Amino acid sequence: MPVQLEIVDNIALVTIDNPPVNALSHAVRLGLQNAVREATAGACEAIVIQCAGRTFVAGADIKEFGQPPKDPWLPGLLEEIEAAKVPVVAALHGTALGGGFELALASHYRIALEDAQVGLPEVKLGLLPGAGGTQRLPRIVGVKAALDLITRGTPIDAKSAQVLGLVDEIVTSDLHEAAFEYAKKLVAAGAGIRRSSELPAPEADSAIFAEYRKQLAQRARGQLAPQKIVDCVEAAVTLSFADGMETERKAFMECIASSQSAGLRHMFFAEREAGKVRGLASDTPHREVQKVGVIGAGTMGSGIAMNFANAGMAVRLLEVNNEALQKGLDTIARNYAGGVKRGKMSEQDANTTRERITGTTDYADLADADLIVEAVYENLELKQDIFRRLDGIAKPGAILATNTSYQDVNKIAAATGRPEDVIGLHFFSPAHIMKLLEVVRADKTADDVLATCMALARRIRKVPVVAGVCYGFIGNRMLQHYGREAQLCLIEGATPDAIDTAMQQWGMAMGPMRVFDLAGLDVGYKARQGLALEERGDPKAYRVADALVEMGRLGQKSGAGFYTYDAGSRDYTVDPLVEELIVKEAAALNVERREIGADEIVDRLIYALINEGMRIVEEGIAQRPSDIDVVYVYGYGFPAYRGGPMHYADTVGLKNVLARICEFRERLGAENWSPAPLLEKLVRDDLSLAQWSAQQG
Ligand code: T1G
Repeated sequence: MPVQLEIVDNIALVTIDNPPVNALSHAVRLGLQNAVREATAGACEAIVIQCAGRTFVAGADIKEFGQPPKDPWLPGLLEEIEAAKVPVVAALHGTALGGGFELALASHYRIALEDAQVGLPEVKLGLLPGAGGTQRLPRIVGVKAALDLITRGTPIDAKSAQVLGLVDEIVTSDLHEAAFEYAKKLVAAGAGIRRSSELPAPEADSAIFAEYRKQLAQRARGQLAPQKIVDCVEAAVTLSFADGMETERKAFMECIASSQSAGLRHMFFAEREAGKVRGLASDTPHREVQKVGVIGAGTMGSGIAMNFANAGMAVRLLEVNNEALQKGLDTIARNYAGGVKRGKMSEQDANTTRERITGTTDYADLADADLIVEAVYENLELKQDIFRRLDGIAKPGAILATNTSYQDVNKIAAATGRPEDVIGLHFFSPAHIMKLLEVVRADKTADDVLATCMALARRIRKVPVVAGVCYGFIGNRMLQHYGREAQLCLIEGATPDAIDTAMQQWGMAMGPMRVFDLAGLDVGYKARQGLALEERGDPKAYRVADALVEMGRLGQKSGAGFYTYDAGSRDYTVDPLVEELIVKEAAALNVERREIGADEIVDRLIYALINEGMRIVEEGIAQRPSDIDVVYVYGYGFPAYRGGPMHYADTVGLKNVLARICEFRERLGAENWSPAPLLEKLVRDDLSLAQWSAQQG
């Protein structure tokens, strides 16, 4: 039974025990209702609601969403608990979140362990607190604090909660014992029932809601739930509690039925699923990693070094000479100073963390490293030389990782006598900020090396996704097709700004032309110079970018690329000269330009991602479609509320995706638009990607 009732000295102890996070499943709600009814039917003088395990209730059971709701519904259950005639005390530890914190708010008093956290993170699932949180919270903390807490969804610690009046008592240990004593003290003091729903409606100038809606239109562009949260908090001010609850219920039902919530809930589980590696025993031993070597102190190497230092590990940063090394160490110092300036960490923490990174130009200093990450520029021969050298220096059992973006990790591993110790750890720039880590499993990578790196990813607060070896692994391989379509739309008739605006309004964090400028147009240019003409592919897909490079317009770093940039700023300006250049290059390639609408731009770029993603799944480069969604949301600014490219394909319907790709094939040619066989198969079998993926086990 997930809920137990015990009466001790006339205090009813209601204990929820539903691992792993005491989610409010139907069985828990039923058990809670029965326990509270039994307690209040008897002679108990107070009720304590507490949880076993590592945390107080962390929310409604997300796994139940989408199923027909079963009584007791949470809002009604919480109203019943709040209506109890004896004091109800909630004992909070771990993370009391969502419906769990709403349960605490419906209780009359709250006692917490000092390291407990409380919050209403529903907005991160495209939802809003649907069990009275939008009505009770503003009554306790006021409108502004409630809007901040609910629209951001970020938990706060017990001390901050106490300052806001959300927690009454804080203890350092023995929470259940303390809650029992606290309940007895309340009874002895004749403390009354304290119902937040009976507090007066909070007051607020209506202007705050308009201001918030305007802010959210920027901060949460295109998202439904944040706007609905403002409506509900406004209802807490303007309506009775009962009417406010009705407003909340309607808004909640709208959110939970939205594709945005489906996308965000998909991402919640996809991120956790990505950490599970098929065929890898869960008890695979991990190698000890305390000392890390990083080779290359450029932008990537410096960021990578910071990740490990931030996680408390000693880092040796190696460069070929002191000048390059010092440049890297200066970058790291600047990054930490920036973190202090933004209030992310204290000056002392920044210094302590930074001092974990020591520089060297001597490979011998890497001999005791448990993990060595190579992060030099993209040249296979250079990487192979480095690994050959490491083979003679690194201690037995050291993990040898390459940060390559697309080189063949098998060829790098083959340069050593220990290919089983070699793996790809592909960080994304800026490496100390981007959450995604592609963990590239080469043919001979040992299971314990893979298991160690998956756990290490979480230790350095990254989201790991396993990728097989191919050119560009998962993300960059798909990005090539996305970039190709962007460039073709450009030469065929669209402007850089039209393309970026279409993609940003659709939800991408940054349009492709701005991304190209940020990454540097010279990167692709140099790669192409190394290829024979016939190897470079369709010139329509790169001539404009190359012409810009030949004019010295390398992107942001040179102050101009597809756009012009004020020195040291990311603000961009449309440059008519670029449009003239595009027209000239189109004429030189005999391309007749035409009007290309936003819908075509979005479908060509996104369906190009989907089609290549299908091939990546088919080839086993990605373990499952949802892994690709994690790559794109965490590594490429794909809107989480659309659930990633593969979930989006299911949202649109694979039949519709295939039909649109076939239309592009007719109009734009089979070379770029041959449907992936898996896509055709799933449409034939009338299966969604999610259904097919579930069948794969
Ligand atoms: N429902 C179902 N399963 C959940 C869950 C939940 N709410 N939260 C976590 N899990 C599973 C998770 O899938 C994983 O499963 C395991 O628990 C450990 O999670 C009415 C409508 C609590 C901070 O949004 O933020 O209440 O992979 O790996 O890193 O207004 O889980 O092991 O099979 O994340 O220690 C609101 C979501 C819900 C909180 C713990 N609540 N959870 O983090 O472990 S909506 C949330 C978290 C709601 C009400 C509304 C985190 C955590 P598996 P984990 P963790």
